[in-house]
Amino acid sequence: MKLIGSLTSPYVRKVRIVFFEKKVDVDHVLENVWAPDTKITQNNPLGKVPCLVLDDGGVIYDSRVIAEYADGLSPVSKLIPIDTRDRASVKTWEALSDGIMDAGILARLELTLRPAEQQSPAWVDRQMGKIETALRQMSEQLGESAWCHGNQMTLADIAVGCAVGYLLFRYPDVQWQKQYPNLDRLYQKLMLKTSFIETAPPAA
Ligand code: GSF
Repeated sequence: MKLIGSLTSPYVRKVRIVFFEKKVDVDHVLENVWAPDTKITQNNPLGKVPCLVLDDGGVIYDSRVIAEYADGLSPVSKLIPIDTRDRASVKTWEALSDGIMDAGILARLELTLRPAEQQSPAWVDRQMGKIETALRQMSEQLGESAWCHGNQMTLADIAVGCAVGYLLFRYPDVQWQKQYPNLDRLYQKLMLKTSFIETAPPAA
């Protein structure tokens, strides 16, 4: 099984952490999807990573599908609950976290890939506004709890950790740690885990 990805993508990081926590081995194959000679569409017609290529030749994307697949591969550390309501809560935390990544990446693409005269500050503000409201929601929902859902780490915590970690990596000016100490407490706890340490993005 090989996971096509990059070291900077927060979605790739999320699924690498899931594989790590599940103790399932997967080969990580680096791919720069922005390079003109990228071969990513041979596996994912959408041209995106993460993309998981199975030993039988089957292909699985996107990160939410890969995370769910990985969680089912071993009984070790269940990361997505079985109960429908609990499952939906954890997946909603994941959607909220992915939404922060989506908004951050859209704003960054606007600012890095488009010529300055074509950039839309209103579009960037719209995306940054989503990040602000999502962080507020995360902090309110987490409250004083040790974990996002239930009394152990789930995919919800992994996704949140990757989203705020991405902000530290790409948007160090977003002051979420001061504004939301409870999110920072969760992040610091996650950052003690080998899975988070080993998947930290390279220095920006
Ligand atoms: C998003 C993947 C994605 O946008 C998922 O897997 O959860 N909903 C998908 N990946 C980016 C890499 S990154 O910026 O994290 C990607 O591959 N972008 C290439 C493109 O052409 O959009």
